[in-house]
Amino acid sequence: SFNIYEYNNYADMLEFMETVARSFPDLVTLQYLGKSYEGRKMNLVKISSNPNANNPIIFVDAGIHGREWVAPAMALYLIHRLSSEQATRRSGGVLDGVDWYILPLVNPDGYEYTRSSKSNRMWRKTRSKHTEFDCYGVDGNRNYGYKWGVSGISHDPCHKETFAGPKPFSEPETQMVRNVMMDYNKNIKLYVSLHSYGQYLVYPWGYTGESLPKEWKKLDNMARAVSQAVERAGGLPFKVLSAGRWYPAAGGSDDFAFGGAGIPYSYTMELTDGFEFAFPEKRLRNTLPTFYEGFKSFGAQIKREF
Ligand code: 0X9
Ligand code: ZN
Repeated sequence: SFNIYEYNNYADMLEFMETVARSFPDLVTLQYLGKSYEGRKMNLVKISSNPNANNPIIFVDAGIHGREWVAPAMALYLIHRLSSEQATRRSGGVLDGVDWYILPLVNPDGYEYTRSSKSNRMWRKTRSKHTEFDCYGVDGNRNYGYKWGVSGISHDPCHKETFAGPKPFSEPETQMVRNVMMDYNKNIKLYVSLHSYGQYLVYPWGYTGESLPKEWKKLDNMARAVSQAVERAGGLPFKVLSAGRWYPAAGGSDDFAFGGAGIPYSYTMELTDGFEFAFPEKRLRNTLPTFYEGFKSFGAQIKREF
């Protein structure tokens, strides 16, 4: 059964989302987006204190990489805190004037696969099959259609890490994220994609380290304020730089959000440092609240600017 400070299975996550929507009906609604390759239901969680206000939207997704378990755990924790604090009016305004759209697990097939046995624990990709070979999966974060394929990718379907897919948006999971970005791109002002690990907060471009968007200073400043908020809460600071200066890799969701959908602030957040993909479950209770302070900072900054 579901515990917010544990690594839950996908069925329990879905049940949690439904419970939250039922508990706070005028605050939280679910939008059904479609099904993953293996047929798992995908729901977007929308949290808004005033759905008619045409507020700026913050769109957060997590778990495009199966083995990065702390990412969906954080997305669910964010849903938990935002909904309960607004309901009891202790939010300090995080929800007044900003709507949050959260997709807590982009790649449920890959995630469930990593839970199925110890030998599958390091699976990263989706679980689709595109060739007659016995090779599964696409790296969802190489599959987005902005500068697709130009760096940091493999065209070999059997490559376990960075196969970009037979074409951009070949995966139902990345199509659903794209559709959310395009359907609401007038209102989405900030996109954050949760990954692990390394405690990085990176912004476009990801496809190259040779150039930066002309707005890079604003992207950089917002990220530094978020990092400071996390540090003040007792967490580790984030390393802030462009994704491509960390290492170039094309077809990421952050580049598509920024360059393809025109979302003005876009980040990939690599949670935790020191345990690689095996961040201990026992540490979630102390660590997730520090990241939440970073999201409160994101919310306050978006509210101030838009
Ligand atoms: O390589 C990735 O997809 C991300 N790191 S991870 O270790 N979680 O796989 C970083 C992506 C940064 N953004 C782009 N390169 N566009
Ligand atoms: Zn990742």
